[in-house]
Amino acid sequence: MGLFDKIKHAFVKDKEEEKQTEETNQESVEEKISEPAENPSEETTEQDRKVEEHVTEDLPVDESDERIEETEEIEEETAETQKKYEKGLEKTRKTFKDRMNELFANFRTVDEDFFEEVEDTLIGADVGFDTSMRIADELRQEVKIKNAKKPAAVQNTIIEKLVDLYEEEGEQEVNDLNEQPNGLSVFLFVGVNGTGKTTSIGKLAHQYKQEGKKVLLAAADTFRAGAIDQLVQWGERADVEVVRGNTGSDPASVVFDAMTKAREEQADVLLIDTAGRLQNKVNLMNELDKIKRVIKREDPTAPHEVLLVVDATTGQNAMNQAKQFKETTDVTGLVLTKLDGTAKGGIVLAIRNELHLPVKLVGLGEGIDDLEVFDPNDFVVGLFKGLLQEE
Ligand SMILES: Nc1nc2c(ncn2[C@@H]2O[C@H](COP(=O)(O)OP(=O)(O)OP(=O)(O)O)[C@@H](O)[C@H]2O)c(=O)[nH]1
Ligand SMILES: [Mg+2]
Repeated sequence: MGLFDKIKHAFVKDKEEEKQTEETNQESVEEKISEPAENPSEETTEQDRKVEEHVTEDLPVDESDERIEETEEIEEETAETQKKYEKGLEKTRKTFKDRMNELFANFRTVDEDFFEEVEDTLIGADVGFDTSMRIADELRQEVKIKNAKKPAAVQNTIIEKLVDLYEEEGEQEVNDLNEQPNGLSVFLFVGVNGTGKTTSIGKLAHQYKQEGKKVLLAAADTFRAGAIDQLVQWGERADVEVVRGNTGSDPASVVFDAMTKAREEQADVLLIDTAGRLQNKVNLMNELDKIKRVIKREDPTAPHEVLLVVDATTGQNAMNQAKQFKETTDVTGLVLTKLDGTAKGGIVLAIRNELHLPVKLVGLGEGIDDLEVFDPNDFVVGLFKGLLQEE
């Protein structure tokens, strides 16, 4: 099933459920009262309920108690992750919806003015300039072919085009982290100041530690005063060891020490923090090269990921940083931070369509648990499902 069909399917199902809920509202209220309250949270929303229903739906009916318990755990976890995503994407979704509503509020006829408004709307939704132009062009063709004139049909076609393009551009994309199951995985974190490198390392270290892995951190940001302490604090929080030098010392030598220690102690994961380097500062780029050379000398297959950390709230700026880093160093993936509370989540589409860099992790808050492995399709389904219209 194509991605757009999935979204449509989810949309139709939601509508059916809505109708059903209306019909059996009274009934279900009575049932709820007699059920033991498993999740007494007052925040349980309609959406949570749907997520839970969705998860249980695929399961065979005759399961043993043990399996059911297990499923319930997974169910809770999935619902929890989904909730975080839903919440993180709230503003982006709302912005998309508002912009679409605005576009169609002034809608009279599908003429050239309208297509230009579509372009502006999409650019404003941070999906990227090229993407916006391409979608508007395809829409022009499609409207001609289908002779679509009704706003609902045109809106659905815009979503369909966006999703199709996103799916097409992501065909070769690998969103999983390149973990080495039988040896050390070395991940190098790069990016400009304040994007969230140190925080993301702390969160990821915590996750691996929870999985029972031996994790080491390398404080190779020796440039900024306080940077080492900040990583050490994260090390304490995640309960993992930090290899460090002094402020001003050669970051490559810290990395060398860390590689040696990781080998001696048979660590599973080494996460390397680097200075918030400005991409136009040649000396800092050289420093990064030197770090890579040191890593390669110890393990020619490493680093297994060079993760560029970008701040989603900066929109187009994040795109520009990614473009420049990609030109000067072999970035393997992105960590998109601060997706919580930003309306610029549309940037995920721009990143895929225009940069061809896979987003591997997303930051959804400042807490230690607020980092998620990125599922690009869930993201897009979550973003667009609510925008489809009944034709
Ligand atoms: N809301 C939110 N805040 C985040 C997220 N990730 C990081 N931050 C915050 O962003 C700020 C900067 O994070 P750092 O991890 O210090 O960034 P950095 O890239 O290491 O910065 P430098 O070391 O200066 O280069 C901190 O206040 C973090 O708490 C996120 O996903 N969501
Ligand atoms: Mg830092």
